[in-house]
Amino acid sequence: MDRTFVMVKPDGVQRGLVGEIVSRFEAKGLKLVGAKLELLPEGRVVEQYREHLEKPFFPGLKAYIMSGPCFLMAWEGKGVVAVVRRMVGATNPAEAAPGSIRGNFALDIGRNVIHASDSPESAARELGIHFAAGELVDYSRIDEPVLYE
Ligand code: RTP
Ligand code: MG
Repeated sequence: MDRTFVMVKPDGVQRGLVGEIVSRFEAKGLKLVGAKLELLPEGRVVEQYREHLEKPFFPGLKAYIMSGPCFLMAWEGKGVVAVVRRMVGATNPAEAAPGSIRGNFALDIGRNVIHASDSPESAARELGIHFAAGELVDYSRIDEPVLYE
């Protein structure tokens, strides 16, 4: 089954949005297969955002992500990478659709509450950066037979 990497950023943790965000993915039918609260070391932030290393916003992005604990998650489900990106909304919360997480809970592109992998390849790479194999859990959930055709 497909998996993706999702992270509530420090502003989302500080604002008490972890439960709301977890609830949305659970209610959608996705399965939580890994989770932890962590202060990210610089090396993993750089790895996570390596495509942005040369961008002018990178120093501010790194300081933001390292400013407090993040809540890291692995979610599983059919087409989960694209489904979660749609639920998260556009990068700039001012343009994110109402109803999406960024659309409902954020205002500023530099404080946009949540990260989600943007492709299955990124998801595999990012899960590998942040989770050891033993931290991801294989199990059945009782609602699976009614969630899928
Ligand atoms: P993310 O990786 O955090 O899920 O966000 P994303 O895919 O929607 O956007 P991406 O282009 O990967 O940008 C990564 C994060 O960098 C910050 N950013 N700031 N000031 C700016 O112009 C700017 N552009 C991007 C945002 O926090 C964005 O989520
Ligand atoms: Mg991105």
